Amino acid sequence: MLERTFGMIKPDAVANGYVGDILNVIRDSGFRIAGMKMRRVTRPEAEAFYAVHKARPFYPSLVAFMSEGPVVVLVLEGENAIAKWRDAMGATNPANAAEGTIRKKFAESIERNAVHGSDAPETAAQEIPFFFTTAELL
Ligand code: 3AN
Repeated sequence: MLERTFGMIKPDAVANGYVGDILNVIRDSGFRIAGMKMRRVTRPEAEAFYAVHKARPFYPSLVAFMSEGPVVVLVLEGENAIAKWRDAMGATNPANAAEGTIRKKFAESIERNAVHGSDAPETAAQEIPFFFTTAELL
């Protein structure tokens, strides 16, 4: 099924210069880029985006991290794009991420883990309009 997912290159990976490397993985995985912008995530946006994790001990630190510097937000299109992008990212904790995955190669830690990807169609349906207007999807 042709799907769209929301992806993000997080502040650690942008600061470490990995934008091009991650875009290469996106190309090699066969995605079509339907949307892409570099921007900052404000603290209130980070709080809202990760509201599901509000009760977790790492929430304040996660919000600070996500708003510390520029990110690249993406809408990736392809067959089974949601699962395919999660596979390309690898496990949340880079220590557990499979060889060849983005997080294995580029993540610093479980928190500073280089990329985000929607985990389900309902999440993608919320996350895409959180960052993109219809006119920005090409
Ligand atoms: P994923 O990004 O793989 O979907 P989630 O949704 O469980 O993982 O977590 C969202 C984000 O919260 C992660 N990408 C990571 O930055 C951060 N995070 C998750 N678990 C931890 C943890 N135990 N300690 C610190 N940060 C965490």
